[in-house]
Amino acid sequence: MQPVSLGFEGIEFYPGFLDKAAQVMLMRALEHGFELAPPYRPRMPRTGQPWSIRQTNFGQLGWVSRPEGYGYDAVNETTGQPWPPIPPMLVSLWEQVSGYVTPPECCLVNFYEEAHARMGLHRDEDEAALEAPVISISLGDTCVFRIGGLARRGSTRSIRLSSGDVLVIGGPSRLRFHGVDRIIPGTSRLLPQGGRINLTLRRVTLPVPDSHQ
Ligand code: MD3
Ligand code: FE
Repeated sequence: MQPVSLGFEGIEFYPGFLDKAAQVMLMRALEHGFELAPPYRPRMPRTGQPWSIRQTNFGQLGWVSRPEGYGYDAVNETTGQPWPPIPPMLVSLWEQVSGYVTPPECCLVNFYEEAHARMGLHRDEDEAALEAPVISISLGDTCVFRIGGLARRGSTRSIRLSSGDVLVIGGPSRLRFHGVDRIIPGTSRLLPQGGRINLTLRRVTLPVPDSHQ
């Protein structure tokens, strides 16, 4: 499948990368993981304000919002257990589209359930492996996604992301500001209760260099 250019160097858009059958298979794999790592409502660092979305993770490292700040943790503080493994389907999707040598370490899951659920403009900058792309997979209702520049101020562009769409963000676009303005209710029947799930596959740590001795 050939990606569509959105006019940003380093961003590749694959509309409908996952067909309906693949989306249903993926949901089943995710639901197994949600039993081991139930989605929880994170709180903002310092203020403790609850987010409008729920989150969970799969993989060796999970992205977490703690009182002292954002970061990655191998243990799920809400269960005291490691995060469940990344479903094999997602590891193979990473192999197909990332162009990166090593597998993803984190699959962050964002649940946009309520009508007002959104994600403010931010950058993904907690990963040491900034040379690796971030891969986003959308499931369920369509969202209005906003992508901006490398500074918070400046022009932005709106894109709709629908169920099955895959976005690869790397190269000079890896640190662009981005966010989710709103979910458009009733645009998909994949999730019985409605709403949207976004998965982001990330490489967090730098590969250990080979030692030649
Ligand atoms: C553009 N999630 O979890 S994914 C996040 O739809 C996050 O839930 C959004 O932003 C969501 O951090 C958007 C698409 C995405 C991810 C990373 C990016 C777009 C990006 C990094 C740079 C530029
Ligand atoms: Fe992000």
